[in-house]
Amino acid sequence: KYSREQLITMVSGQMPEKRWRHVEGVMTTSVSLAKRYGADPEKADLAALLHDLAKFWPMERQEAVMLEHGLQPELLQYDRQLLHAEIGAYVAEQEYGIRDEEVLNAVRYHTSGREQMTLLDKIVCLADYIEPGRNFPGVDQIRELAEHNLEKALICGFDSTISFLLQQGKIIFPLTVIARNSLIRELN
Ligand code: DGI
Ligand code: FE
Ligand code: FE
Ligand code: FE
Repeated sequence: KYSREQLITMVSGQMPEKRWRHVEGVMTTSVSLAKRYGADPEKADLAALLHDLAKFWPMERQEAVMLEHGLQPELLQYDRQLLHAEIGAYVAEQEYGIRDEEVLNAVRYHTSGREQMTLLDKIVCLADYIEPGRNFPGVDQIRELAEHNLEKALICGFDSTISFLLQQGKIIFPLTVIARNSLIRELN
């Protein structure tokens, strides 16, 4: 079992400095959201630390890991940006010795979302949208919503991703639409 300090060294060594600063932002934001909404801050910190560990792996390596270990083959039919989340969860479990399923799932679903997201899933996914280094149209509105309504803020985050994909004429991973639908049903 690795210490937090060891995990920080292992993760930060796999990405450029700018991406590591993003991860630090997601850690800080996840811990603060965890305190606000009653999740375990230590789990939030750990999931955030691990969430983008595979983001800068060469795509050939990401595809190879997916195929070699038979990870969620359906993902290969969608945007390659989705792979790093699945691989992050796999590597965290197999190589970093993380056994906490809540943490592993928060990593696995941080990009796509899923139906009936757990509190920890929501926190890491939302923190990924609003950490201090993020700067995209609409991010301040999501930051404001995040102060009092976790689900509304995350819906707004998914809206921005889905709008972006539509504008670019890109394919949409159905799980993201399912995640958004599920969050909207939770509001009612
Ligand atoms: O890894 P990060 O850059 O921190 O953020 P992320 O893991 O949320 O990756 C988001 C990227 O994935 C973003 O550029 C949009 C892209 N993407 C492509 N297809 C989909 C998608 N994101 C979602 N949620 N759903 C998709 O279908
Ligand atoms: Fe990511
Ligand atoms: Fe995200
Ligand atoms: Fe991220």
